[in-house]
Amino acid sequence: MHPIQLFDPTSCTYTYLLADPATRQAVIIDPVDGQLERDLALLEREGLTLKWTLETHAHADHITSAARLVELTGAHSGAPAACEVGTAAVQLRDGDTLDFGRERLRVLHTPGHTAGSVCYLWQPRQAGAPAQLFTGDTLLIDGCGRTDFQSGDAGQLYDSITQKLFTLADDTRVWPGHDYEGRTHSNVGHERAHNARLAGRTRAEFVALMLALNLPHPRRIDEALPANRRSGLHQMAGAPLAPDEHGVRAAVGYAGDMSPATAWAWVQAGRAALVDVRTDAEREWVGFVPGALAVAWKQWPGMALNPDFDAQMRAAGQGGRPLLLICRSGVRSIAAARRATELGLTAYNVTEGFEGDPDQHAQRGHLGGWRHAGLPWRQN
Ligand SMILES: N[C@@H](CCC(=O)N[C@@H](CS)C(=O)NCC(=O)O)C(=O)O
Ligand SMILES: [Fe+2]
Repeated sequence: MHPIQLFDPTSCTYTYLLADPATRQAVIIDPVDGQLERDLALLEREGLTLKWTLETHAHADHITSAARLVELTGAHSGAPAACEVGTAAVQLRDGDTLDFGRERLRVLHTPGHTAGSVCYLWQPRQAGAPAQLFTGDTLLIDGCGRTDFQSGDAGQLYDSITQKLFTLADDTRVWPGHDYEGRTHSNVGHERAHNARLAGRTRAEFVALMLALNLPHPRRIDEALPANRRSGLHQMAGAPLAPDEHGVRAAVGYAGDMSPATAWAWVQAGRAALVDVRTDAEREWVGFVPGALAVAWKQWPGMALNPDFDAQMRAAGQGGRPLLLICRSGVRSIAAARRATELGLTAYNVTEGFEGDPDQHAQRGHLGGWRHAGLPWRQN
């Protein structure tokens, strides 16, 4: 009953995948954006349905893939209530529990590294299995998270670690959010006795030590914090790049991004085919785009799979016809456009999709998406 530990070498971040063997429901903790494909492939290979994507705090050193995991797997996102991640579906508080299959995680609010930081405690159902503690940057192996930015507070960190974590059983396994020296895990008994920053130190001594650390700021903090407060939707944050004379904005991995209005103009002019990559159920529930080809994105575990995605896309893009991909909010269509590009097709992403990204609406003060842009659509 072990979590799967995954490593991002760029930021030295550990991501954890926990699964209930009986139901194959799973939880991911602190996923990293650059590792999205790896994590999706792992879910698929293990036959897991992602139930939750959870954050231990709003990270300063890397960007989460939570929003994309939600879009691609149907998982729910959870973030600590005090971390100001407005896009998370569930705002987590001390003592909250999260179920995945027959297993359960408990949220421990452990302020200090940031005011909102939490740890997740998993007591597996399997008889005799030790508790598993996912400490984020609260407690690291032979160390702890820094407290010099982002509402950090060394005194609070001392209290969180000594009163909430070091009171757990000695054999509670400690799974940190980072390790910069290649160590993988520890346990509570060992850290209580030997942790270089905490063992044998009073609160005042610990606070003095933390104040004197003088670490350089994480390189990506200015980019990472705002992105993580939106579950990683950084590509859409701020002012988008200006479109070229055809209404196309440059993108990485596919032909480009365009607004719903531009997509409609291209379709009217016979320049391209519109491909709706949502599922039938989503279309029936929310609405159809007349004339769009329906090719559901080959979604990942937990949602309808379309094993014919590649073949259907090839047929749609026959003869080099450009394809304009639309989904619900403009995230899944990016993954689909990347795949279509790999197949040798010319694929564009329709930004904000059929319904739009609610956070974009708030930023720009108007409703986005096909449905709100005055373009033709019908109920069914
Ligand atoms: N060098 C890293 C920054 C590493 C860092 O500051 N890590 C934070 C966690 S987000 C920390 O608390 N480190 C504890 C320590 O170095 O003692 C970067 O530029 O991203
Ligand atoms: Fe951190």
